[in-house]
Amino acid sequence: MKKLLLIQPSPYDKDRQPIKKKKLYFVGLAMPLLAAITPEDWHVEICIETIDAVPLETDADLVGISTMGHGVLRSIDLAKHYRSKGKTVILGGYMASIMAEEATKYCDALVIGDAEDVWQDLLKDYEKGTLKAIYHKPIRELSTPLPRFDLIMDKAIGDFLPVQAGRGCPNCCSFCSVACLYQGRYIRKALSEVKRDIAQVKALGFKKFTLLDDNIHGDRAYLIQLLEVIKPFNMKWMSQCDIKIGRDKEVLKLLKESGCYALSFGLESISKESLDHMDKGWADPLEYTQLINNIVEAGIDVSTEMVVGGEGDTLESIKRTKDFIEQNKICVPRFYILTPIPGTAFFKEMSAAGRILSDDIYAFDGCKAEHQPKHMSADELTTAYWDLYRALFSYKSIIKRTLLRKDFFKRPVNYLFYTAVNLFYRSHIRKGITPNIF
Ligand code: B12
Repeated sequence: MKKLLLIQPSPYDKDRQPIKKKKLYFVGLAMPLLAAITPEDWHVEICIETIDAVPLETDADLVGISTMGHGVLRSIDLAKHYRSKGKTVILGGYMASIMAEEATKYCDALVIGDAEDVWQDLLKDYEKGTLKAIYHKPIRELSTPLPRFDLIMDKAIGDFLPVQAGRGCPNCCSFCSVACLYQGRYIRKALSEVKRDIAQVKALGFKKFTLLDDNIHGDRAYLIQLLEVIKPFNMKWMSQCDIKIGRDKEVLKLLKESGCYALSFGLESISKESLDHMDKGWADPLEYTQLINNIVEAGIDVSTEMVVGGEGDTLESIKRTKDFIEQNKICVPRFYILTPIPGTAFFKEMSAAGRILSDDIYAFDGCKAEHQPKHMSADELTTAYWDLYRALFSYKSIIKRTLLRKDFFKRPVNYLFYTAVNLFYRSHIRKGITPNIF
């Protein structure tokens, strides 16, 4: 039987060792889905490097390697390794897709973006010996078979599995890789398929799932129907979306009733000038507090993703971001330095302005300034970023945000859990590692 090895590599740490974890709480869907669209005459093996040893010696005919952000460096090293062993290597995933020209140097074939409509042709071409360098066919409709979770069930994963109702996002923020691939398209799955997928997660014994969509608020009417589908499962779930959902008390109520307990929001910045410049002018920092209050009052926990180093950011505004997070009692705040990811509109703009400071794109990991900020030096930005993280992950700030809150007794278990998450993040920050949701 033909054999396919699918690898989700782990990014390197500072010593160029792949980051390893005892458990990966947040698993992706790409590998189980690729396995599901692979014809049955292939034997498929999935390796998630964060929790599995990579089989450097393998009898697989074909090796498929995914790429995510700066983790692409590890993907490339693995691709080189397998090619040196005479294996045929396919690259795919976000990062390789948006730096396609560079990525093709390291593989036998590259899949740009969605794999659903090209994967089986690619496998046939491989068998015929007519593999093309690039396969690119963006999906118009999203329809997928059941993901092959059976291939990851014996791995050290968390207590939830991923489900996806839609891909892409109607917003086109200039720094965003999703905007780069989907260009404002938001493609929804038939509700019957989402229902089938959630049913599988439940049947596998999970009480929770995560909805991987980039912005579940991308289509309000669809979201309301989706919540009707989710509610009868009586499961807990979390997701991410734009903060404007906080204006919609009716939807917030339906979300809560359907089992949604936490949402993550890309707030990006407290500077309106920075947001406008990121093509995110629809967001208004002056409205953030009210929207966050509405969401929390609806019984949904709020975590945030923000970037520092936008065009309106100053050293002062970065410091004030700490006050913003504390005043709004954000349980789990995460930050990155605004980074010109190759392929994004922000990269093109910074490049044209001669403001990109390094051409080592593989080092662009979001925790070191790679562009010349407008109101400070790059080093000052990097220092301000780490100072912000250290200040917010002091014991005092953690306690203020997670335990000393009016609504603590409404959801004590959740808040105690977030205290533990904060302490875990704190241990990373003290070692100079940006916390992520691994
Ligand atoms: C779940 C998730 C995670 C999880 C799980 C990751 C994992 N190991 O699987 C965790 C939390 C661990 C994580 C970590 C990171 N992530 Co992440 N993650 C996601 C998220 C939300 C969903 C991924 C997913 O499963 N999507 C559903 C599947 C079906 O879609 P897909 O992954 O795009 O896969 C399709 C195609 O791309 C393609 N494909 C994918 N891989 C391959 C491989 C081959 C061989 C082929 C042929 C095709 C193919 O086929 C799939 C079906 O069409 C995405 C956002 C998103 N929209 O996808 C971000 C996202 C992919 N992550 C991102 C980033 C930056 C990271 C981190 C670098 C963050 C950090 N600073 O640490 C790390 C890197 C981790 C790593 N292993 O390298 C960025 C990538 C941007 C970029 N330019 O590459 C995204 C797009 C988020 C964003 N909005 O910017 N992530």
